Amino acid sequence: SIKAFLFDLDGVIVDTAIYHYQAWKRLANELGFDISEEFNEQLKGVSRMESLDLILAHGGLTLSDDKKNELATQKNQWYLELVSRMTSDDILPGVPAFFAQVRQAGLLTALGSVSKNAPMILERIGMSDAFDAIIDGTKISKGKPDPEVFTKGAAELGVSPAECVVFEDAVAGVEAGKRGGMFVVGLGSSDVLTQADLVAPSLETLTVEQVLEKASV
Ligand code: G16
Ligand code: MG
Repeated sequence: SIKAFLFDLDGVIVDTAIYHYQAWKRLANELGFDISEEFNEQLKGVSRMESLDLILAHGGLTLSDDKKNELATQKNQWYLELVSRMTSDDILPGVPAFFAQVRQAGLLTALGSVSKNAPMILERIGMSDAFDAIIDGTKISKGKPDPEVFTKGAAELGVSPAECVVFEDAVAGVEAGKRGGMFVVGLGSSDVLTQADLVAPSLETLTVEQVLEKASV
């Protein structure tokens, strides 16, 4: 039976995906090219350095490790400027109500984010205490689509993968959950999140009961 819900951060709890995109776009523009929203789908859930590599390949650039570290730091500074203005008003619609149901149902919760900024963002939106376990970019060696971020979350909660449901908005994140042996709820479009076991537009349109019913067959 299902004992735990594991949540991605960006695009599930809070819409920081737009800020990552804006900061990467600014960086690409300074390097003399552009990135589209469609290209950005590939970056969601992917680590900072792997994202930079994808962007540089897209622009046809090959740079030294020193230069890449400099660019990644620059992007993070712009990103931090954007997220520093966030408050609890930035929590995505349906999240507080869904979390109330999760607690009511007695389920465990974990955050599964590859972002090194995740604890700071939780602090800003007042959700630091909302999770029983927090796995962030500082605790893992492999980003999504590797399942590490979710298998570590399950291990920290003391549950098996088959007892977990993952909530993800990214293609790489859905793949990570599936590779980890978990039931995955995709939040977004079913045309994009084709690997998910269940897809809904957002947490606002789901109830915990619906998820448990689908995941328990
Ligand atoms: C997030 C974002 C990615 C970002 C990554 C690393 O992952 O979706 O776009 O590149 O974290 O973030 P940072 O540069 O802050 O360490 P997730 O797993 O929360 O979707
Ligand atoms: Mg995400």
